[in-house]
Formats: sequence, structure tokens, C-alpha cells
Amino acid sequence: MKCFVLVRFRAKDDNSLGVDFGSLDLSTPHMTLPSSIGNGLQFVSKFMSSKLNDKPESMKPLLDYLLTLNYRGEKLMINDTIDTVSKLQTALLLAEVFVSGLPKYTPYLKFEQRFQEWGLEKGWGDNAERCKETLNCLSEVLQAPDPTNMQKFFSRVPSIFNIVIFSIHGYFGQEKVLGLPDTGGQVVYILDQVRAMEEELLQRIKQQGLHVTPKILVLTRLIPDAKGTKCNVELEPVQNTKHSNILRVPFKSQDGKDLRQWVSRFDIYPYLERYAQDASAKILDILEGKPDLIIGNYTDGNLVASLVSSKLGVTQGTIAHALEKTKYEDSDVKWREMDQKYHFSCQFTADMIAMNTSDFIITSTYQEIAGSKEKPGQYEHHYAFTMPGLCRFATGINVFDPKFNIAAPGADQSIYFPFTQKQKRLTDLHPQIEELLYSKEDSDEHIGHLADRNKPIIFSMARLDKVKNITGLVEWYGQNKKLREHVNLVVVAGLLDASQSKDREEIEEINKMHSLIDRFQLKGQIRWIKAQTDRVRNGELYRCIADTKGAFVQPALYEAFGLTVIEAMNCGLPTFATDQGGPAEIIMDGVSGFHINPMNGSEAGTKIAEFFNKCKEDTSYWNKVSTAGLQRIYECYTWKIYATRVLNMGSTYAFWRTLNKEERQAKKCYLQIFYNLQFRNLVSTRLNNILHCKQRI
Ligand code: UDP
Ligand code: LCN
Repeated sequence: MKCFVLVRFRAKDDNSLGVDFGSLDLSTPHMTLPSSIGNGLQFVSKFMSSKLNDKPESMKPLLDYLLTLNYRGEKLMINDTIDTVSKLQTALLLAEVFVSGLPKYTPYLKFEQRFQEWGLEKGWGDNAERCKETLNCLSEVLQAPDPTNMQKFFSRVPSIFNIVIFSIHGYFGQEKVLGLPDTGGQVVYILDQVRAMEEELLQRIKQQGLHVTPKILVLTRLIPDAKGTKCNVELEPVQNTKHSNILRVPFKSQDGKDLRQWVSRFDIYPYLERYAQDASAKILDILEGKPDLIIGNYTDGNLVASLVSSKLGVTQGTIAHALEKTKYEDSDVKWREMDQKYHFSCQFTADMIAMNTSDFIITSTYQEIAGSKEKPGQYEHHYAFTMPGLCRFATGINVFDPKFNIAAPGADQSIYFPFTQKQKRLTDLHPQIEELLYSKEDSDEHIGHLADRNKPIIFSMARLDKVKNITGLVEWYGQNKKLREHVNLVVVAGLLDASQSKDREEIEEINKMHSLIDRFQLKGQIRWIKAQTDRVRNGELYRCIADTKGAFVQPALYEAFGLTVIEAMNCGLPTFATDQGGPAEIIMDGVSGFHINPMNGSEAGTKIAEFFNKCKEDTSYWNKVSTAGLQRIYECYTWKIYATRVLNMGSTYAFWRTLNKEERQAKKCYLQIFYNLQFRNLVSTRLNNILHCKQRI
């Protein structure tokens, strides 16, 4: 296939560029069952099993892949003396018979030499038993591949040691950053993800019998004007890890100097290409070579991950968290109206590039991909769309693509644990929390007070963005007499003083909060606390709210996942959360919590009021909902489950991407043309002025 045939058409009705990424996936198999969406790994394993099944030589790609495995040049699993599939089968058989005769826990070192005589290298296992299982698993795959053995084998292949994660915008740090503009759950997610993945990597490497130190680097932006955070520090170890670091690389302005101030995620595009080059050089230096897996986060991180992984030839994973296209209604069709403020032309183009270059896409829920009966999913939104006069995507990304995989995040259970675990409770923080919730006077940190301390508290915590709808919650509360009778309202959100904010949406929301508090005369029933950055104390805060037999309310107009929802549930706090997005899947309505419709405030307010009414009538009801919420968390939302899945994706897709090389090369070539002609052009015509600006809101 030639690259130039790939820009297929211009839409008839306007002069938009027509793009059909689907036409480039001719031999990529696609799922057909909606129920399979998000189970890419399973599908890929099934497909590979059937594809590698027909003739013995069909196994050659697997042999070739195994021959590439190495750590810093030292061969792993097999060496070059095994150059045919039948030689590999013989070696596996001989080795399996041999290790079967050894005591189970015989260390690998004791028989390493025998393995080498058969062309086998380190990586099969740390003892005789583990080696036997891995050898047998591959023998089964070579004899008659089946998806179960295929998945098991790839979960054991030593292919991942060094991982790079890109998360560029906002203030990426470990202290004093949450709640700052553009800085929310993504940062929490990534830091927890790093800890979980390091732990899983260490366990796998040990079981593989290797003595390798894994490294994880989180690449973000170095911001010299760091506002009291550590965002001006180049290298910072990730807390509670041994081998993971945050590496910060500055943006450069036109004159080559480091850009000093924070840049909104909507204005970030002109800096990314240079950033990718600078980051790439630093990564190669620190890791002393290429990483084995690159994972991007959000539009900017994913675009840079695409550039760096294409350049280095490394497997790429994509995580969106929450893309703007889904949040702003008709943002594609009305892109022109919004472009000045949001630069969606650049963003949607970057998203399409990243989704298509990526080898696999990690989502937190099914609905993030395919939505629900009522609403399209985040990725479904990107299937086909038009930005009139600019670009028409006939196929942007297809949700039946096997690159989609669900791996839901968890919440750090050392911080978010149930309020009932009395011996673990952080009682020394109680005086501070008491002051935060109940002190009478307004301060720099809070506004309003709770006159009647005997009432339960309904609590919410989020960035003060429009989409989070904290002002919506205040309005529902203000309007609902019953609710006001039953409970007090506490919200932790943003800044309290509009003149201190630089974020345009936050400024609007701050002003609205003040006017709602006045309009409904809420002082005495509401406490508005500014953004809280201490996660440990926040964990205890959720539990103190649970002590009042209160509830957590997440009223967002749309929430991609909703970490606060699982944090609250982990603490045993009954939770009401938006039915728009991830929470609709996390909570089973009426069992492990409740759904609320953010478009219908009076219905939502009544539902919450009825819950508290029922709790008064049936004293066991509150505990029942609390316990069911916890059970749901333990079954589905933990970091351990997440890390196992993601590392399995990394190793399986590393092989998957070596199949169909020609077609992939053609797509890569097309994507490069698209990047060069379309994306670069958009950035330079719409945004280059930013490079010269000192500060932009
Ligand atoms: N958070 C916080 N302080 C605040 C606001 C939020 O610590 O003032 C934390 C919250 O506990 C959660 C994260 O920031 O861990 C927000 O994640 P979520 O997924 O709820 O929303 P996002 O901000 O990513 O849209
Ligand atoms: C961004 C969001 O908006 C949230 O819904 C997610 O929970 C968070 O990222 C982590 O994925």
C-alpha cells in the first residue's frame, strides 16, 4: 500500500479534509460483539491462537519475537542457536523433562548451564517448578495454540523492565498540587499506578529468575514558577517506591529559554514537539537505553508518547482520563466558535493521531469506550465526526478495535480505608478536621458554618470546573427544603476568592458559588472549604463525614471515571454519584450506592433526602449501603488487579505489533503525513502567538 493513496477524499459539502483511518486497518481483525468491547487482550489472544495455528511455519513470528528479547544486550529465554521452530520445540521438551526430575524449589542458577546447552537463556523462572510451567506453557502454544496458554505465556515473558509515562500539563507533583488548575485525578491515578506497577514488575522479575532493577519514569513539565510546589525540581523520587522517579523537562519558548509559568492544557500544543525531543534525549540518558513501554495520559501526554514511541520503536499505551470532546456539547461541529478559547481543532486532531498510533488503549470503564443506551462513550464520540471546513473523520477510531482494554483504577487503600477500622484511624488529625468543618468564623480556607452539628453531612470534593457541577449541588441543596432539614452541606472545591484564580472556568464558578450562598441564605448550613491538597488528611476527612452518618455526593455533568467516588466508597461512605459517565458503572444503583441525574436537580435532591429519611426509619439501612459499597470496591476496583492487567497488555501487544508489519508501516507513514501537514499547520496558524506571550489565562 502506498501512503499517497490514503488521504481518500474531500467531503462534498465543504472543503474539509476527509480522513478514514479505518481504511488502513484492512487486515486488523475487529470484534463484532458489543459485549466483547474492552476485552481486546482476550480477543487478540484468541485471534493469535487461530492465526498461529494453521501451519508450523506460522509460528516463526513468535520465534523471531523471542529471539529479540534481551536486557541490555544480554539474551533472554532463547539464543540464536535456536533458529527454527522445531529446534525450539525440541529444546523445550528436553528442558521440561530435565526440570521435572529436580526438586521443585531448585534455584535456576543450579541448572543454568544445562539450559544453555540447549540454547535456553535466563527468564523462564526462578526455580525448577516455575521454569517447568513456563516451558510447558510455550510447548502447548507451539503444539496447538489456545488463548489461555497464550495469555499465560505472555504474562511470563520477560519483556518489560523500564516504563515511561507521560503526563505533561498541570502541576504534576506529590504535595500541594491537587486542586490547582488542570491538576486532578490524573495525578493521583498516575502516582498510584506507578506504585502498583513497580510492585508487580518486581514480583514478575523475581519469578522470572532475573536480577534486574526495573525503572519507571513519569515525564512531566518542569515549571520554574512552581507556586510553592516541587514542579521546579528536575528529578524527584516517587514516594513509597524504590525505583520510580518523576522527571521534569521544561517547555521552551521561541527564544529557546525555559518557559517559566503554568500553561493551560488548552494552550499547550505549540510546546509539545520540542518537548518530545528534549524528553526523549533525557529518557535515553537516564535509562541508559530505550524504555520497553511508553504510556501517555490525556491529549498532550498521548501525543508526545506517539512521537517518542514512533521514533524509538517502542510499544505504546494510551490513557485518555477525560477528553474534552465529550465534555463540551457539539464541540466538533461548533469548533470554530470555541477554538479561540479552547483550541479544539488542535486537540481533536492530536487525539486522533494518538489513538491511531497507539498499540493499546487503557480505559477505566466499558462506558468510556462504548457509552450506554442513552449516551455515546468517550471513544465512540471519536468514531466519525466533522469539524466543518477543517476535517471530516469517516473513521476516527473504531470501538470494536481490539486495542481497547478496560483496567479500572483503585484508590490507595493505605489512605482510603473504612471508617470502622478504629485502630487505624488518624485521631491526631481530628482537631484539625474539627476546625476545618465546624469552626464558626470564615477564614482564608473556608466560608460558611454549620450551626446544627447534630445533622449528618453531605460532602463533595472536586476541582471547581463547570463540568464538576459543584455549584449545581449547592443550588439543589438550596432549593430543597427537606434536604436542608435533614443534612448539612460541606464542599471542598477550588479557591474562595476569584481574584486569586487564573483559570477562566474556576473564576466563573467561584462567583457563582458566592451568589448561590447569598441567594439561598446558606450560611449556617454550608461549609465551603478551599481545595485540600493533603491526601492523608482527606482520607480521614471522608471517614469523619462517615462518622456523622452522612454521604458523599458527586454531581458532575459528566465524569470520565471519578476517583473521589471510589475513595468515598473505600472509606465506607454511602455515595450518590452522577449517572453520566464512569460512576454509573462503578455503582449499582440502590445497592452499592445511588445514581443521580445531574440534569434534574430536584429529582437528585429528593433522592438524597429520601435516603436520609429512610435511614431515620431503618437504623440498619445506612450500614447496609456502606457495606455493599465496600464489597463492590474489593471485587472490582483495586490497583493490584489494574497492574496485572496493564503489564499483561504491555507484553502481549509488544508481540501483536510485530505482526502485519507492512500494514502497520503504511499506517505509520500516513499518520506522519497527517501530523506534518495537518497538526503542525493547525498549531502554527492558531497558536504560535502563544509562544511569544508571557502569560495567558
Ligand atoms: N482532590 C483533592 N483535593 C481537592 C480536590 C480533589 O485531593 O481539593 C483529589 C481527589 O481526592 C481525587 C482527585 O483529586 O483523588 C480527583 O479525581 P477525580 O477523578 O475525582 O476527578 P478529576 O479531577 O480527575 O476530574
Ligand atoms: C480525569 C477525570 O476527569 C476523572 O473522571 C478520572 O477519575 C481521572 O482523570 C483519573 O482517571
